[in-house]
Amino acid sequence: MSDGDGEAGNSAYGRKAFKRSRSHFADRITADGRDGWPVEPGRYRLVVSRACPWASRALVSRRLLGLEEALSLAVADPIQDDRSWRFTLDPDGRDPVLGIRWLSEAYDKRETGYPGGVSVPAIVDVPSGRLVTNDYQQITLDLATEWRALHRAGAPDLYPEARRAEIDEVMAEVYRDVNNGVYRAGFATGQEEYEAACAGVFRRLELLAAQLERQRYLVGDTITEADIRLFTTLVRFDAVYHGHFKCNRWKLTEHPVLWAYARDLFQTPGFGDTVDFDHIKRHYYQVHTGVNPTGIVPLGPDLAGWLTPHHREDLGGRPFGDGTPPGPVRPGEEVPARGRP
Ligand SMILES: N[C@@H](CCC(=O)N[C@@H](CS)C(=O)NCC(=O)O)C(=O)O
Repeated sequence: MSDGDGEAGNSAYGRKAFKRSRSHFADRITADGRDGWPVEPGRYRLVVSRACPWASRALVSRRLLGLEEALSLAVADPIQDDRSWRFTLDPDGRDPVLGIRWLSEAYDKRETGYPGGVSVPAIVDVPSGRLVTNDYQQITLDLATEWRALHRAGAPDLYPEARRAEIDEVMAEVYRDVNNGVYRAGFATGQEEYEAACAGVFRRLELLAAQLERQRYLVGDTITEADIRLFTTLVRFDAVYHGHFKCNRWKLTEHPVLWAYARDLFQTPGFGDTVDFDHIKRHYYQVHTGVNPTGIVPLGPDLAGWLTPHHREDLGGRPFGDGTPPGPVRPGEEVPARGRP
């Protein structure tokens, strides 16, 4: 799955050229439990930051598939400290289920003295408190396929077998040029490196737009994993990638096709209701001090446009295929008003 660039540890924010390395903990939670981690309702806890695009994929998948009951959720503070992701949004600064203050405690339980970065998304085994996986490329694919027995009635097939080759191909291009491309532009420390990454972002987005002008979703006529992965970058585009990461050839709101596509998904239950623009902006602008030394968080952009009509229904498509949209957000998991349009 990975093309060789994977993990964004703290070093990613330093002076060296930006390089992702692979996720370290790549055990899989599967229906047959072959890695020792069988799918079981209530056994695992998904730890995310709503700021993080990689973790946000899992937030969307979990909602679309109706896994909220089976896989509980911990939301970390968008601002890490020197011990990384922490649960300061919870009473007493402790995750109420795992009883820990920092996600690193679950990493330590899994591997003493683990030298790598602590990253989200992470799935933790609740009974033992041990980290199971931080493999963000695999987590959502497994939610879509291995967790099927626990999906809600009417859950969509986000990774349909017949279209996997096509979905994989689109996701690889989107990952390289867009999902990770914005990071390569934003953390570039040389002009040429920045220009190549930034040009790559917009080249790929234009290619995708040419396709999305004619069809409602990236692959077939229903929402798939490929749409989730493009959405999590697009939804951050004007808020952080355009300014902070200097991907500023145009704003998403200036691109009729992609802006309508992103709004369509945002307004689909399970997408926009997971997005916290306050967490997104504070994380990027305050944590990446190499890029933004003052830590000042901009007031804009105006978010009201996210809720305006998109008219993408005119292209046809069946968002959930033979399934249905998910119900309302679980009580206690709503995004606070300050993070919403
Ligand atoms: N590094 C992760 C990918 C996800 C990722 O990069 N997450 C970021 C947040 S967007 C993270 O947690 N970085 C570690 C840090 O900022 O301390 C992995 O390889 O599994």
